[in-house]
Amino acid sequence: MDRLPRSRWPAKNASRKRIVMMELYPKMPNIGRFIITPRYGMLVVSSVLNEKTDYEITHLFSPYLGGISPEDIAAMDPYCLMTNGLTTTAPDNETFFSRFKELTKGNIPVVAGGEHATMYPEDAKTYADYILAFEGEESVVPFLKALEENDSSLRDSLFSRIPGLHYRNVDGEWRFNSDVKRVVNIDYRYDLSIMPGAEGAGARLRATSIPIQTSRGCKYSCSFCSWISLFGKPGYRVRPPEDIVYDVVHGMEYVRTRNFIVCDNLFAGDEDHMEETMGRLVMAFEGKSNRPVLTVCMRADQLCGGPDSLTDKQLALMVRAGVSVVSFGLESISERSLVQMRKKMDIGMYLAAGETLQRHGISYLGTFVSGFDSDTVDGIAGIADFAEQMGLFTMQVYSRSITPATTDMIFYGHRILPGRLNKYANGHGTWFLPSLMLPSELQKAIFDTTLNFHRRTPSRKPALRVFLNVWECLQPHVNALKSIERDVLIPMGIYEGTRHGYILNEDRLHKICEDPNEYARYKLSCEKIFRETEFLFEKTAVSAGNAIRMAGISRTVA
Ligand code: B12
Ligand code: SF4
Repeated sequence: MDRLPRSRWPAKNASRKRIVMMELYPKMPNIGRFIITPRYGMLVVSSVLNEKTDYEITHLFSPYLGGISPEDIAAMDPYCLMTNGLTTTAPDNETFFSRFKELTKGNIPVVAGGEHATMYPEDAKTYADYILAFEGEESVVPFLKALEENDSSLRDSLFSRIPGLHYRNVDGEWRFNSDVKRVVNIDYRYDLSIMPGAEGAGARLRATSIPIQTSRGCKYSCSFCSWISLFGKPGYRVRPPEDIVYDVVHGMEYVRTRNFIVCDNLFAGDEDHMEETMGRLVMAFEGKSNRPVLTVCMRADQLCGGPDSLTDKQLALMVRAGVSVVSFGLESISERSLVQMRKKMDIGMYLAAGETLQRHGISYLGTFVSGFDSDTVDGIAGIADFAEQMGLFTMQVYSRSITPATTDMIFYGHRILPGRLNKYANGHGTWFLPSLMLPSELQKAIFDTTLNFHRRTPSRKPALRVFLNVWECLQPHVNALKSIERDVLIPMGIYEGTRHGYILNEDRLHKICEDPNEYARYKLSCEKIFRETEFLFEKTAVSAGNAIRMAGISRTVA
């Protein structure tokens, strides 16, 4: 992908201070990286700043520009630079900001927000001057007001009142305002003209999608899910339907794509709101040949014909409005694991939901999480057959626990391999100690079943190519797991051999965790092996442009 010439980046308006919002693209391939879509979370923060403040907002999304360098941003001379990122992008952010700080001598404040900064603030502090944790759109405006304050003790006092802010006080010590204020009204709209390269991106990049949100939060709390800790508090909110329709119409016209990823945790959690939104979308595109295509996240119990299910009439309305793909978090085919996850569903419901969607002509995909205490290598292998039986068009399996601060982690945090989770490579890695197999066996089993499913029919070949690429890039991590097992876990007695393979000795693990000396030895040994692996990742990671070319996503050059 060629770079968008700097002449097409917006020029600075001399009378207004400029805030640059920047999203880098992770070097290390993951499945999500092959969908070209700016993250919704930062897009709403830019929208709020654009709508409610006098700053000049420029939102830079690396794939739209063909790359962003620290020199580019330094030359833009922003008043403040804001950045986001999942943990996948953490290494890229660190490299970027170390050069950026060198260039600007630390004179331009860097503010980090979003998932990685919220979950791993200690990590984000290595490159950010401020971290705005949790939902950022309401705290960002008072934060900027405080930043403008020249009197340092007054500024300190203003900072101390901003919920979710990590900042350094007058003595240079980090402080955190742990109180959380959930956003109630999500009533601001996109102005995509603040994103250079967004105009017509759909014509240049085949896999372009626009993120959109109709609701925020969920009504459930599955044990492994991170949504409550990310937002700081529970609560399900809906957006005004007219704003949603505006964003869809504007997004389609400006970006020239029909594809939308609906970033709701639970789509249609408020049925009346869903009906009104879908009804308005149908009206907005009445008589037009080009209609939106929406991918939404739902639970199977919304579709399986039970008491909480949507009706056929509601589903038909969703189809007319453009809902074409449902993404299910299915998580497991083991009834025991589903109970341990507090998923409140069973296999019968999954199959019934698949049948409902087939009747309505909606395609569906599923994600699974493995590594729960009854999971075995054979059980994980069975996921491919189940996915086939249910009629999924694609699927992927995650390892248990790639995120901290979930209920699961409160009880099982000691089973995370110490050393590198705050750099989980590409989101597909295993860092958890499963009960009935070694971590490397879990890692291999989740890819074996995924590759097995995608090898079965030619239509799954593009996804197969991506998964093979992701798996190839993960090899240094797989080798690190094997070294840790050989040199640490087995010799320390954390895993013991049986006739059927290795199983976890949780009592032994507890003893190690309770003994500071033994724990330090265990942690250091794992850390050392993970750190040695880090350099090897550099070799397997490919540039964003190459990854896009490999997946056949780029259509023409900007
Ligand atoms: C929708 C979604 C996606 C969509 C993204 C669509 C899009 N363009 O936005 C798709 C399907 C593409 C996707 C892909 C992936 N995802 Co995802 N995804 C989600 C999901 C379900 C919702 C995210 C969302 O939009 N939330 C709504 C917004 C409003 O919340 P938010 O993003 O947190 O943003 C708010 C605050 O964080 C803050 N904020 C955000 N950015 C900024 C920036 C600044 C400067 C400030 C001040 C504040 C701020 O303010 C925002 C507004 O309130 C979350 C799960 C969840 N419960 O949140 C996982 C989640 C974010 N995904 C996750 C993962 C791992 C991935 C993948 C790596 C999976 C994979 N292996 O491929 C890929 C990565 C893609 C990539 N480019 O690297 C993890 C991230 C964990 C982490 N520590 O990094 C999550 C948390 C799920 C989990 N396992 O717990 N994902
Ligand atoms: S996994 Fe899905 S249903 Fe469960 S709490 Fe998370 S968003 Fe809600």
